[in-house]
Amino acid sequence: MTSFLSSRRLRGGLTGAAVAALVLTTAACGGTTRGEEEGGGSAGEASASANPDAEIPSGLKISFLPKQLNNPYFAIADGGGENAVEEIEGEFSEVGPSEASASSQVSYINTLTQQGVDVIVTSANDPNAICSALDQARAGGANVVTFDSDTDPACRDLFISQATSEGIAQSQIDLMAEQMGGAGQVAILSATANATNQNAWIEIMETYAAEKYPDMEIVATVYGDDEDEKSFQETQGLLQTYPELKGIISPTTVGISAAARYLSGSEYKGKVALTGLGTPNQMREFVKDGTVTAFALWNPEELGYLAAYAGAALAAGQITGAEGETFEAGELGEYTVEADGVVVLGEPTVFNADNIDDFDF
Ligand code: RAM
Repeated sequence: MTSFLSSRRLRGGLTGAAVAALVLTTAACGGTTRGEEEGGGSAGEASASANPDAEIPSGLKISFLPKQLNNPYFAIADGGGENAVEEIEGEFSEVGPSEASASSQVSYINTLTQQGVDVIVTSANDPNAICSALDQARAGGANVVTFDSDTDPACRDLFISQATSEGIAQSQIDLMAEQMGGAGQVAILSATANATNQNAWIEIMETYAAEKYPDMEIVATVYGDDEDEKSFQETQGLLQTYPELKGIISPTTVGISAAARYLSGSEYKGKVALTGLGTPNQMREFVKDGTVTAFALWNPEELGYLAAYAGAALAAGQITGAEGETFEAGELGEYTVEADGVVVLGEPTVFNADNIDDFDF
């Protein structure tokens, strides 16, 4: 894959992210505690001891397995991973399915295991479907890092979380409340029905909305499966089924851009609010034409970059995945492993007409 995002832009993204950063809670992601016996012989075993001074060996094979390949978000995230792998003189590869269904990643994991890669970095389409394949990969010596969307914590060494689930979910509800006045019907257009990340956010969104905005009613959650056409049609369906709908929240870059395209060419433009998680480059025209007021995202390039460095730190033995360990992630600086093997990238940015042109991803 071509490294189309320079490290210069990565630094630019870091500066830009400070422009409109949300203040988020620091609560860790949920998850069960990893059992000591479940490490499968990889560097992530709780009993292994870390050597923070260990050098990252050159030639590490680090493979990225996104939810799906034909998703611009993952092209950016994996590009960040490739930049990091170049910096540590490793061997980068990217493999993955064309659709984000629950078990579509299993055969790719099995192949990577046979190839003996040192690190698998993956965004899980389902919390459980890839667990036994990942267990085999770890038993064969691979280090497993999830990023973006986690698997069962017992099946990986680390999860690189884009931000806290609470922060991501609550900011989407707050943005929606601001845009539709806090009262009326709202629907959610999600990715796939199994997606660990979207499902975690939706659960928190529902609870938070019920507590903070009792007059906001979440009337439906529909699934566009992270496919553009299906997301477009689901948007159309929502507006037909709920003529009183005041807003749509789409916590997926594929969903929000398809929904924006539908709304911008319809009678609902500027009347039905739309927010969620999108890339600035996909959403720019819809902010400029008045379809969308504000939406959010973290920097996907930084997420992939951090995940690759975390995998290298595991493979080098600098860390084992235990709480409190620290490692250096190139230009992003030092990160600390939190409870349940979670490393949090930082805070998402809210994009609107005032700042969207400061971002190019
Ligand atoms: C989509 C994917 C991804 C999610 C983003 C916000 O591209 O579902 O997992 O993190 O949206």
